[in-house]
Amino acid sequence: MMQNFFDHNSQSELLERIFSLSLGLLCIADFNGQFFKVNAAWEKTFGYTVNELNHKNLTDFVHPNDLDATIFAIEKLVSQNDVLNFANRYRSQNGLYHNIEWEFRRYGDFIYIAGKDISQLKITEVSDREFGNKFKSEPQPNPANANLNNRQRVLIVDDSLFNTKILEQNLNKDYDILIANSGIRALSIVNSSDPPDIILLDIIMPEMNGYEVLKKLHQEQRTKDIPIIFLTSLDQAENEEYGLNLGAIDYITKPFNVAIVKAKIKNHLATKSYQDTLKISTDVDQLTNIANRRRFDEMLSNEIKRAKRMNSCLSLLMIDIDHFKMFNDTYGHLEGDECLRKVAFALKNSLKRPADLAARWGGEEFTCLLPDTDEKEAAKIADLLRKAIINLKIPNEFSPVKQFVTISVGVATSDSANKSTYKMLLKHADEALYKAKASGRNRISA
Ligand code: GH3
Ligand code: MG
Repeated sequence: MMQNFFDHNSQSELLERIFSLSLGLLCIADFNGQFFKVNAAWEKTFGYTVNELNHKNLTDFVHPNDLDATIFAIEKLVSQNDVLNFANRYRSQNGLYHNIEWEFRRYGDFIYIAGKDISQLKITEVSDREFGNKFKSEPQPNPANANLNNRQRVLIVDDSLFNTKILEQNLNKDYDILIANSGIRALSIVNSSDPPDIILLDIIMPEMNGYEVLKKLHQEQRTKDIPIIFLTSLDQAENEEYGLNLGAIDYITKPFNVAIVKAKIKNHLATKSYQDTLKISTDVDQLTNIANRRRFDEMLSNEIKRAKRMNSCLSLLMIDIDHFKMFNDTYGHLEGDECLRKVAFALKNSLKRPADLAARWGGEEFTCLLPDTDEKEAAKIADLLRKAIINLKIPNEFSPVKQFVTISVGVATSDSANKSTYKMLLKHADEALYKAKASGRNRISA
């Protein structure tokens, strides 16, 4: 059947039919952007007749501010990609601009183009219903994103190539730029070990919209304070109100003025920097520079709630340096302080997952919070920490246990069936630590 159909229809006839059927914008152009063929939707959308577009170039109608990025997109398609999706503003015959989403495909010597007018897109079209359950498995953190300098980091989330390119070009002198072309990719970057300082977030994106991305980020303790600026073509007041009520720090509509975007980012990052400094002084232990008891308490109650919500395990280690009084008596308090710093540093560095937390509980006691970790895994980590401290080889020559500084560790785990409270977990960890001490020190106990 199929064979017969093709036999009786030449390829050009078939093309004519497809072109006349389509509701969306279709076009074939050469690699220079010269129109070769357009369908009737061009007249319907922009008011140009097929004849008017003869001998014209695809780029003749692009908004001047989007032209560079459009030409860049075409060049990229011709030189590297087979398919490219992007958006720009396109001028109609009455002089008004439409926001168009394009898909460009390269076949042979031509570019096959499909376009969709998204100027009228309303909030309802990107509702939660549409995107709600798409995000199931969170991508693993990417250590390659670790920040190696002190520059603040800006994450640009937009599926439109021209937006990301323009923003990147204008911001990369002052900041480190990360780019995500989807909401899911953005979450993966933010969940890396070193999250960005600010996020510029588009709203209309495939698979997961910007509102949904913001909600996910605000649910997590680690990411809830990252300032988010919506940068979107949704220019209705109700969209802006909705975005700001969700917790975005600012709302900028496209087309945007680059200088204003830069100024806003600068101001928001200055505030972020100040808040980070304040946070460090309230959350960090002055002697050891790791999290303090206040921070630990806050994280523990958050993680208990999260474990219940997600039905996951949560482990807690209570750690105490063995015979530390002896250490102070032998080497003096200043050496004692130095020892506490080294132990704290080693504990913190031995924890590998971004969500793990090492904190100084007080005196020579430390604690580690291990989300999504069962009792067996927690015991393994506890033993790894114990070995890490011995490997520091800090002399404690009169210690009855070993000639080096050692620790004892108590392990407590709350599993999903056992709905532990804050107090129960701490009590269990304390009792386990006592057992480890009583059975000879330099060991772990659960
Ligand atoms: P155990 O193995 O039973 O834990 O014995 P220990 O000697 O470590 O325990 P003890 O509670 O008897 O002594 C703890 C010591 O830790 C006493 C205290 O002076 C010292 N310490 C607590 N905080 C600090 C600190 O900030 N700096 C210094 N240098 N020492 C501290
Ligand atoms: Mg001790």
